[in-house]
Amino acid sequence: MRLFRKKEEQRKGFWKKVVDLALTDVRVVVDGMDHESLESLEEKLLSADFGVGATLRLVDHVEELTRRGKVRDQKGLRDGLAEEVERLLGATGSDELAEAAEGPTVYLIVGVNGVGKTTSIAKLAWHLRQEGLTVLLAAADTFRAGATEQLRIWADRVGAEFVGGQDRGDPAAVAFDAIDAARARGIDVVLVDTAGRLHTHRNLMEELQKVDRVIRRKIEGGPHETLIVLDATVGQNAVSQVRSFRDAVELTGIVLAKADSTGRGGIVVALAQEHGLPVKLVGTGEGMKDLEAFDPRAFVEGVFEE
Ligand SMILES: Nc1nc2c(ncn2[C@@H]2O[C@H](COP(=O)(O)OP(=O)(O)O)[C@@H](O)[C@H]2O)c(=O)[nH]1
Ligand SMILES: [Mg+2]
Repeated sequence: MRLFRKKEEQRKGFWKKVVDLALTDVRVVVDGMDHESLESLEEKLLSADFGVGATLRLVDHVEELTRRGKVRDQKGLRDGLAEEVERLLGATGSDELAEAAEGPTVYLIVGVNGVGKTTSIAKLAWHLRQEGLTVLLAAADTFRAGATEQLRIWADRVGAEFVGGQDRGDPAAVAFDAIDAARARGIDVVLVDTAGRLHTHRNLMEELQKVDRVIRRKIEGGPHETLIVLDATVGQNAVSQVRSFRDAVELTGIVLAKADSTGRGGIVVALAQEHGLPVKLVGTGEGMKDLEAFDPRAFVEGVFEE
């Protein structure tokens, strides 16, 4: 499923602003990068949240290019970095959202507390509605007081159907009822909101696995996407959040929320290096419309083009 067709996708200006790399500060001597400038590049990449793994890989790449006489100026440096980042992002797979062959398409949305799960669901629902699809929001966050109500309000606002349960009720039962309701009403897409949890919450992680199992049993190929929502402002923490959720459920992609609130978008590259999972959607604000498809090309151009 390809959303946002009518919208201009991920302007490169956005990433230019977000990954504040200031590569111009990295001195490139006439005959290539010297030791000092490589170190300075390393620092810049780390401070823009590229993470240790991707940073070492990029610096190695630049060093190698330099040895082969291919980095002679700023442009050579930028092109060299762009090429390797594009390779890294390209290896993560498609940013398209999967669709069910038949019956409702079901997406399970996971992540720790406060990262932007519920808001991202509302935005996604709004965009799906814009495409003329019918949507049902399932409030399987029965853990946090008020979470069900928050999602119900969003459902009304975006024109989606809603299924909720009792506070402290069984979230798997909500998912079960939601799929039944979606089938009965001929709904196109079901978005399942879940409680924020940490890997230290063993019960909640087991509960999440139960929600996942119920969806698997009830619908062929479901959940068609299991998206982890990450807060772009938490830096390398996001990388470890993916790690802990991966142990519990089969993640298919990332929603990077709050990308507008950080100047350090290198996290996109860190995630690709460490997990090879595609960023599928990017949150760019608190409003309903503030969600975009992630476009690796625009990212690379925004970050590395002068
Ligand atoms: N600036 C900005 N704020 C966001 C974005 N997504 C979510 N938020 C805010 O983050 C806070 C937590 O969001 P919520 O959806 O309730 O998180 P949840 O606990 O994971 O469900 C709210 O104040 C949202 O408005 C985003 O893309 N940009
Ligand atoms: Mg929530």
